[in-house]
Amino acid sequence: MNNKNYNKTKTFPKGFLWGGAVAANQLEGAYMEDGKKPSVADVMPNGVFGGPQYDAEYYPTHDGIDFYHRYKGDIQLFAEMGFKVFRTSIAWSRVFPTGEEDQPNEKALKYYDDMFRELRKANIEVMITISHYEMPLAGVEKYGGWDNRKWIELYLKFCEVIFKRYKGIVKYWLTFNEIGNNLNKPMQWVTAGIRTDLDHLEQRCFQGSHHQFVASALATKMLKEIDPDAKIGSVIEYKTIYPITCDPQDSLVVQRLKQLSFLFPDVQVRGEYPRFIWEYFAEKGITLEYEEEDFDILRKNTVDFLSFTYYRSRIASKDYIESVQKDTKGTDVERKDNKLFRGDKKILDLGKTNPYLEVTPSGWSIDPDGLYLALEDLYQRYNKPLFIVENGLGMVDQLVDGTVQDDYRIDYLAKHILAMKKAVCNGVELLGYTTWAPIDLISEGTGQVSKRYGFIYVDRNDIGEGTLERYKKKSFYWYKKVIASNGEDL
Ligand code: BGP
Repeated sequence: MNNKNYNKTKTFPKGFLWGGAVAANQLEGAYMEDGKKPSVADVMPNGVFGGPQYDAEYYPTHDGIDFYHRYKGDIQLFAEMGFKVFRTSIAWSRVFPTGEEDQPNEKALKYYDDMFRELRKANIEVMITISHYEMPLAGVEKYGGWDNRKWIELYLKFCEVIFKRYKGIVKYWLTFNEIGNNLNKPMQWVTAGIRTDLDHLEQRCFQGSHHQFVASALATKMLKEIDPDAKIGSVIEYKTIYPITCDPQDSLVVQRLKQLSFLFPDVQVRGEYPRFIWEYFAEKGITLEYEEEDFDILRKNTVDFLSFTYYRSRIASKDYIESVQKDTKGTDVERKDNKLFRGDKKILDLGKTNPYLEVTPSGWSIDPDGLYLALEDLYQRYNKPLFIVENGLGMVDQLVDGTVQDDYRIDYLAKHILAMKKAVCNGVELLGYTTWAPIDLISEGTGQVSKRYGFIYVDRNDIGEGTLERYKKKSFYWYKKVIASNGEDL
């Protein structure tokens, strides 16, 4: 009998990586400073999200929470909580402002040198997402999005610069954030620079994903040559999916949705496209353009670990698929009768949600068991170490007497950590957990700061007012305790 994976201690392993995750475009601000040029996150073309997204006077990613100038103080706060790891991204449009320069922007690299030095001084490991919803806009205007193969070359040029510069400093690399979101309208713009108002969207999405797969595999190969001690993974968004009834037809729909979401880790972990996809492409009239060597590249350069983001689960049936639409950006979105409106136009029905689960004010289900199932399903399917690179609760917080009593956040996180513990005790290899986000920042989905996730409150409102001062919430002290006890004291 082989009891190798049996976890006798019933605790998180020694060296478990507790920390937090952010993305450059959602917190750095300074969007045109020191040579940076706009990225896709800094504009939303009309039509992509069904209309202008932000008040023209105030565009939140442009200022972020001014992390670019305040990172030293913020890193001190992360260190005070005892972080072992910090996940952020390197803004591509800082290092190669249009994507096409021959030489990288030295000022941008200086900023990352200094920021990483602060992290290392505080004994915090650096985890970098190479591309987190932030392609250089000028490049996208010239070449279109990732459906153009040109981006493989531009991406690898970026990778070579940062792999060489941060050899021995960045220990964990993630090639793309939530790579599978290319398929979710209207995420194509931020994930892959693909406009959703153009024809043949599905064809473009799969073509874009193929190029990202090849780019990711070639980046993996390059990293192994430049810094063999570093580890590399990619990020998928994972939502556990339940059939609404036990009608087999509902399970068939769920099965198809799962197959499509597993496509991404299948290619990146197993090194090949799952067979069903060729039939799916044929049914949909999708023709993938590729070069012969692509499949060999994918097979030979798989990721070291599989990381995923988890916030909620979803439900589906033969008549209904719970929406993953994110066309809810903007300060002009209002919630009435469990529906989201922009003016008189209904943009999202939050009505059909899982009746067994609590739902946040943004309509996201709260489902720690779904996280347990995710860990089990992914580990059983891939047998690779896992990393939860995002999980958290976005709420409107009230700052009273210099703090926030965010017991709801503590409750959410504690339940998810317990679910992780259950999976870990069951033998799932989990390397770490970075909550989204340790400090309030700009929400990707709403474009607002008022959907707050942090342990640290930032004095900023949705129209850009506030001192940007930082305040510790109740959850700040709680997470510190969690880390100090390696997940025992919840
Ligand atoms: C993930 C993204 C993050 C982040 C998070 C929370 O999908 O990787 O960038 O924003 O979701 O979502 P939101 O900001 O929409 O609340």
